[in-house]
Amino acid sequence: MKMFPVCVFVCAVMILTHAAVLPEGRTATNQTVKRHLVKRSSDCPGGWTMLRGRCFLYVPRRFTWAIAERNCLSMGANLASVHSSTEYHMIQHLIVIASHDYQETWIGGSDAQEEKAWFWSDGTAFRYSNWCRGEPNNYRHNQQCLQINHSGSKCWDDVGCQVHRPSVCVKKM
Ligand SMILES: [Ca+2]
Ligand SMILES: [Ca+2]
Repeated sequence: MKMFPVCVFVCAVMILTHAAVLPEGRTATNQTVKRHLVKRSSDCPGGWTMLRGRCFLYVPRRFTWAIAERNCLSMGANLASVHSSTEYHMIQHLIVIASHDYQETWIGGSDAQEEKAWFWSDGTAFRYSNWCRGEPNNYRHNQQCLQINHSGSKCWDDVGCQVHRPSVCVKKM
């Protein structure tokens, strides 16, 4: 008989819960869908843009490659990795919207550890590339960092890491 008060309490809660939910079933479902949509569109922090499930930020302030990477890290991000021409064009679009120009801009590619061994600073595989003709040329044996929007073709170039450039950060949702 000790269970009786517990059952009364649990049953009362269940009845009350049903009473609250069932008459508004349709509305509750609609609200759930709305909440879901709102959440999806705000998965990136304010000012960041979602492209194919990752959040990107154009940073107009000019830094060396290493300081640009550290700036991204301070926001829980890395300099951007790029994995397809579609992604590259979306990033270029992001830069044009923000700066009204095709700025030469840092992304996360580097061959600083070993010449011609290119890595993305976010640890993803370096498969896609969009090098300009004749690049990467490691000019004067001193070009280890990847800038985009180079030359008339707005393609990729290796350049000295001490150059100051705007940058694009990326982070997963
Ligand atoms: Ca190099
Ligand atoms: Ca070069």
